[in-house]
Amino acid sequence: MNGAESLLKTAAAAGIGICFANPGTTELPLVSALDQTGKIRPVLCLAEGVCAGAADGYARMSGRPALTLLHLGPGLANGLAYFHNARRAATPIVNVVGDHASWHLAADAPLTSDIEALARTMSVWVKTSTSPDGLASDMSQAVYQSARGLATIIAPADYQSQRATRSQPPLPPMRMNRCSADIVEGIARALSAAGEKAALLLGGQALSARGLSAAGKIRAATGCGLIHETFPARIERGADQPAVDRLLYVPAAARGMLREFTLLVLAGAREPVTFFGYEGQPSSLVPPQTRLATLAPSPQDECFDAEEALEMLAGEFAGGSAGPQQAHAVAAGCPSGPLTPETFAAAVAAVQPEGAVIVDESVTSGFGYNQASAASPPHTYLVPHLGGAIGHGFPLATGAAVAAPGRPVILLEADGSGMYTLQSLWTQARESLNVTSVICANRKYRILQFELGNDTPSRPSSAADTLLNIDRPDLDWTKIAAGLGVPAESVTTAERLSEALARAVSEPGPHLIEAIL
Ligand SMILES: Cc1ncc(C[n+]2csc(CCOP(=O)(O)OP(=O)(O)O)c2C)c(N)n1
Repeated sequence: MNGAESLLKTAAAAGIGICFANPGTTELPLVSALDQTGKIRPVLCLAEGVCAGAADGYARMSGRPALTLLHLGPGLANGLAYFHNARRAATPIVNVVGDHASWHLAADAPLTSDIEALARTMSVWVKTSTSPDGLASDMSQAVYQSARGLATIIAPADYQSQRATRSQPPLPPMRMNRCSADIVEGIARALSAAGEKAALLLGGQALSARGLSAAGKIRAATGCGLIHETFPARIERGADQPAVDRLLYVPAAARGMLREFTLLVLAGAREPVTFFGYEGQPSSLVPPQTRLATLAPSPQDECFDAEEALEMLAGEFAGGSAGPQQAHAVAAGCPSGPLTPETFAAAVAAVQPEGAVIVDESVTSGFGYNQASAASPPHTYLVPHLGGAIGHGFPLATGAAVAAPGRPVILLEADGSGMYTLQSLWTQARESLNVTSVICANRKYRILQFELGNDTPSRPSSAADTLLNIDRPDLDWTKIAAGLGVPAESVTTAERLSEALARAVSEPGPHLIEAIL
């Protein structure tokens, strides 16, 4: 057994079953070792951003870390934008980056760089292995550390090839911190006193079916509001889940929502702040008169059992009179007419089947989707760009489909964002993944036009016209998809979108629908 085999055996023993890879010369011993160990499925991604985003999607759906295998500093650098989003989602990922043979580093050969420095920007834990046996012990430590986010092992090529004596058994899982009974009792009293003037702000694991069920009980007992983070990593939604309002993205609108409350209880969420700094406005979205209380911190800050904390809080009200659950809006039927952001959202919400996994990187075209789909059949909803790095949608949907092969994955993808990681379509075709990508082709960077305060057509040839429109030439999504092995069609009306989406999700394998808005 060599170092590469001992690393992979250790990973497999710890429950890792998949590796999203883009290897080079320094990772070839690991490539061969994948065959020797035979327990980890290799998936080729044609760009490292796809590896990073797919690993994120896989772990969000399976709850288990995936491996990424990347080529030295440049390969890692290509993946960092989506590791950044994964870090904001606190997703468990074990990232293996090959490096030159340890004795070759002094030569400063062309591919040499400070891989540790690059890795540290997005990782909760980084280690350069120092011996063949070190690869296995570093892997067991990396799996353990990945409970907090991205754990990176830098694997020198010589140690991968040299003889190793052993693989390592898995370490016990990281212990989660737990909420104290005193804090729960204090928050329960404050919620009872504030009634409808209180709200829970939910994020992380608080948005699981278990967390939401407890939150629903707390609302029924106290009348408090339920709000979730603007960009949830994963939330269970639809007709059988408690209705939870989304904290709106636009600062004035978010402040308007929170102004109603004198008490905001954080459960798996941080104090909300504006996405950008606006001169003369505070960073916090919480009005000065609103008191904050933390039931469970965000997973970005602590490995904490938010589900248990919510259940403990719900238990404080057990036996009290449970008021009526807040009703969902009634599901609307299929819309008709030209595609607009409104008819687009309504068409998707009307057609999406029970059990769908919705990956939403629709940016401005999907602003209405959340409300339109509140009463759709039960579904899982993932926002890719928790850290604001766009282009994560295609890879996230790819990884989600690998993790949940029996569920239809529907990706709502804005055209500008989609152009960053098109290579994902090829992986979807090669792996026959059930992903339907609906492209919101508005041929603009529309959100940036909003931010510029200028949603009307800009002066021809101005910098705003040049940099915030993505026409001239128009992207031809059907040809792009066909070239990457994915069948595609283009639609301009809500009726055609509904038909095309219904057909695509009922057929196996990937599809793409260009929705021209
Ligand atoms: C990695 C990365 N690069 C650039 C940006 C800046 N940016 C934010 S939104 C945006 C354009 C989004 O356009 P599109 O995806 O077409 O959605 P639309 O606004 O048209 O709905 C850009 C370029 C970013 N957020 N992340």
